[in-house]
Amino acid sequence: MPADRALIVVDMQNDFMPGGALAVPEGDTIVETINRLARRFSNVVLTQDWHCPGHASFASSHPGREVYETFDAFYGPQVLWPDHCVMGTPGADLHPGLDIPHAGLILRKGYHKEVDSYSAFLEADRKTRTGLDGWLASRGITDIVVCGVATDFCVGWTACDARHFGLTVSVVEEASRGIDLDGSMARAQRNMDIAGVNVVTMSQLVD
Ligand code: VGL
Ligand code: ZN
Repeated sequence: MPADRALIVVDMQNDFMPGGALAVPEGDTIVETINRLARRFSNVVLTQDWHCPGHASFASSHPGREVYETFDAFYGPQVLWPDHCVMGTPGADLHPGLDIPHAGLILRKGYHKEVDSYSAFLEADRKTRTGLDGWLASRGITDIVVCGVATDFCVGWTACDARHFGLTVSVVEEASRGIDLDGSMARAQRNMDIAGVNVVTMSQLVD
C-alpha cells in the first residue's frame, strides 16, 4: 500500500463487542479481517471511544431519560446510550484479538464531558478538532481506508468528516459492522454517498 495512505480502525473495543455494554452485532467477527487488512498498510491509526464517567451521551446522566432516546444537546440531537467505553475500564480496552503492533497512533475521542464525538476528526459541536486531520496532513497522507464499528455511527461520521478535510475515503464493507438503530444504517449509507465516500470490498482495494 502506498505511503500516502492510512488505515483508520474505528473503536474496536470490548464494550462494542457481543456481551459488551453497547454491543454491535457481529462486531467480533471482523477482528481477523481487520488484522489481515492492517498488514497491507504501513500507516495505521486505531481509535478508542473514551468517555469520562457521567458523560453527557449516557442516558444515566439524564434522570428520567431512557436509553436510545434522543436528547436535545446544545449542539443538536444526541442519542442517549448505555454507559460504555468509560476511560480506563476493561470495556474501553481494544479487543484482545486485535493484532496490529505497527499502528502508529491510538486516538481517543469523546472525553469532553458535555460533547460526544462519533467522528475521529471533529467532535459533535462540529468545531473542536481531535487533531487527526493535522496528524495525517503532516505525514502527507491523502487517502484513508476506514473500518471497524459502528458503520452507522463512528465509522460513518469519521468517513464523512474525512471528506470535509479533503481526503479520499473508502470504507471497507466486510471489515465494518453497524448497530442499525431506527434506520441509522440507511441514513449513514446515504450520507456517505452524498459526501463522496467509496464503500468498497476488500478485493477492490488496490495495493
Ligand atoms: C459509537 C455510539 C456511541 C461508535 C460510540 O463507536 O459507533 N456509537 N459511541
Ligand atoms: Zn460513545
